[in-house]
Amino acid sequence: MRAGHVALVGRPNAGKSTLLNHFVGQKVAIVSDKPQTTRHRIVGVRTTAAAQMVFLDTPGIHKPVHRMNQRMVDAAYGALRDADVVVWVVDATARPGAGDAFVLQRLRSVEVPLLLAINKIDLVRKPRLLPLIDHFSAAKTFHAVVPISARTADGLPALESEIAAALPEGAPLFPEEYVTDQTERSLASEMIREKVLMHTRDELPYSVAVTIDQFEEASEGNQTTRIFASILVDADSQKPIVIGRGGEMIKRIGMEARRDLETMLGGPVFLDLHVKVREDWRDNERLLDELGVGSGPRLA
Ligand SMILES: Nc1nc2c(ncn2[C@@H]2O[C@H](COP(=O)(O)OP(=O)(O)O)[C@@H](O)[C@H]2O)c(=O)[nH]1
Ligand SMILES: [Mg+2]
Repeated sequence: MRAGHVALVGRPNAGKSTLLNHFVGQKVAIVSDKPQTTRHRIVGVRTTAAAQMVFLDTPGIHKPVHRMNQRMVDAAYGALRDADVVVWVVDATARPGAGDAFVLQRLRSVEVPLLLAINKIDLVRKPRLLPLIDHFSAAKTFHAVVPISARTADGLPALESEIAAALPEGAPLFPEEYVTDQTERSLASEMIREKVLMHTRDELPYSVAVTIDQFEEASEGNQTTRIFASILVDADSQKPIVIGRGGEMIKRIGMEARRDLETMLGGPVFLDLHVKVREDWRDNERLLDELGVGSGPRLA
């Protein structure tokens, strides 16, 4: 048996979280087309007969602006330190540029096996892949280079066997049925944030956070899980955008989030959403702690 930590790193929007969800077989990380969707490290575990892969999904590596971003980038670097194998996920539809050079810089010191996953091949024609592979291979020696599509699952079995083969021999770190370190509470807040990201544009996705104020689990007498949550924005002007005309937007966010939450929890959900203005929450260390932005506890 082989077992160990596999860090998924790369630029924002490369498809790391989509890949993680595929590997663990359920949604443990939210996905959006807005960069910087993932704000903290997420553990997702895949156990097969041959190996246990403890994936570390990370925020994209980028130049930090707010304290929030510094914490996000630190979380990615922390995962690099904890990993037995590193998978660098790049977007095949994006021209390699300064962002990749920046990531590469951080990967120079990686001493464990480094794999390159060229993602989103469902969107590019085959002849475009070769120059990409050449470009990256010229800059660094990879344990393996695997073209994949995290969306269609094309190439994922090949990537999985490369990862498994690169892991150290050892006993599983988690019980076989263990899937994620994310609590229902944190999954709930992320699912709500995903719907906000889905329906808003421009600066708003970056300046939104979701707190769970109260989470009442279902019981024998009452099958409904009751969740009270707040959507934080960092300026007065953003509040009406989230609420929408006549409350139309917040209603839609609530309905879609509730549907996902019911699937996750396997029962009816009552969801109460409030929009609050918290100026500068992205630079408020205490709030960032509360929101769990950043690296979280180091792994043993
Ligand atoms: N077409 C296509 N889209 C993808 C693929 N992987 C991810 N995406 C999309 O790319 C965007 C960013 O994905 P996400 O997993 O959140 O990226 P992350 O920031 O690296 O975690 C989302 O809109 C995904 O649906 C892929 O293989 N093919
Ligand atoms: Mg992500």
